[in-house]
Amino acid sequence: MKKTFVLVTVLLAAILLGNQPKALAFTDKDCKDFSSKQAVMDFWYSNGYSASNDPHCLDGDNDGYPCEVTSGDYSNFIAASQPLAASQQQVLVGNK
Ligand SMILES: [Ca+2]
Ligand SMILES: [Ca+2]
Repeated sequence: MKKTFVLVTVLLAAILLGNQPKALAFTDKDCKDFSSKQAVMDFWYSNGYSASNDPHCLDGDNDGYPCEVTSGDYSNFIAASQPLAASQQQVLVGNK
């Protein structure tokens, strides 16, 4: 009985602690925080941001691309990211 209570308390604490930093950890990013277009595209892409999902307000003109990134820059970035993912899959298949 006591063990169960401790477990529930620990779980509750973990849930509370786990949720709080998430809200506090949000630090607004600006274009000047990124050293390169590559860095901002990495950040934008890995977080799944878009014109309608732009919590950092990086896409001032709302065209779906952050900062000074153009549609050409972004498609180059995506093209460069895809073969990497494909080759990583090949490695996984090859190891089987
Ligand atoms: Ca911002
Ligand atoms: Ca834009």
